[in-house]
Amino acid sequence: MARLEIIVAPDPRLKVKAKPVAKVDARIAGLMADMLETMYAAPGIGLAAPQVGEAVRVIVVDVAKEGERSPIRMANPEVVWASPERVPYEEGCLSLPEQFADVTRPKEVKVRYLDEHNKMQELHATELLAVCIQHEMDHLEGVLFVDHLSTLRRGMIIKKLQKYKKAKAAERDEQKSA
Ligand code: K1U
Ligand code: ZN
Repeated sequence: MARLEIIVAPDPRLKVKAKPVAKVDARIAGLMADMLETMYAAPGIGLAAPQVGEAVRVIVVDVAKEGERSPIRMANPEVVWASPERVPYEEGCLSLPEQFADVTRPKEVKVRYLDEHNKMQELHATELLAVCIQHEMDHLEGVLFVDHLSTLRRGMIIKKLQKYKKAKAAERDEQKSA
């Protein structure tokens, strides 16, 4: 297993529509394992393959309480039912460090996907799991949570992230020359 680098916005790799996987083979199962390791280390409750530079339709999520683990690995996830009731939730994103905003989405979703053994599964997700799966599935379409906000709010967050990336790059340059 390996820890992968998480891409920070703005970055064109986060705006690409990811391709379906033909089959969950050893390479895709390995990617799922690396993504889980990366997600736990971050720490986060979800991660999508485009966030680690892989434009394939793979996501991992784990919303278990602290000290417990309940990983879910999904390839080619599809929402087959969404509740008409929609609820707001304050979302974060590992690709948008230190940024949070309310996003309104269906309260519950039924998702069909291939698991790590290439078996078709269906999951009825509620509460935080439903929020997280929908957020991760957005990444597969090149959509970030800020794309659900007003142009003004999105612009403010992107500006902050440009500053954040500049500061991080300067830190790295300083460490290199020390
Ligand atoms: O970057 C991502 O897609 C992961 C993101 C998932 C998410 C969080 C909240 C609402 C919707 C989707 C995160 O994991 S951000 C970090 C986070 O939420 C968290 C970190 C540590 C403990 C608990 C939560
Ligand atoms: Zn995200």
